[in-house]
Amino acid sequence: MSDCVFCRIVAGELPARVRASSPDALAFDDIAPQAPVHVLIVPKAHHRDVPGMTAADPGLAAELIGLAAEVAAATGIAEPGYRLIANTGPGGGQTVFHAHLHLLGGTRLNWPG
Ligand code: DGP
Repeated sequence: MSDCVFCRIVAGELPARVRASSPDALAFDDIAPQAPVHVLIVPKAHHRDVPGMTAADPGLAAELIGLAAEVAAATGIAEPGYRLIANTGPGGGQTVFHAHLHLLGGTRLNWPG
């Protein structure tokens, strides 16, 4: 059994509220939402982070972004808009070392922070 929490969600070994899937990606709600809509978009295959995933399989990045756009439309946040984030490495705030995008929306998001 994998000790990667997102691999275990992909495998159906841990529960998650799944929003959408595509051949090689899965979208599910973040366990600690930071916005009214907060969905994680992950590759089904294990990659440590988004740059590593993209180097290994460039098409996966496009698939994750496309699935995020589908979820944004389905959850009603495509307009006025949303944010996609790829925290990368401990210094970037990454805590789960399985590549993922955060899809955030449903409220006015300020920038920066
Ligand atoms: P990051 O800090 O960018 O690595 O984001 C990891 C996110 O994963 C964080 O927002 C919380 C979320 N998370 C951690 N464990 C679980 C879990 O078991 N289930 C779900 N749905 N989300 C999780």
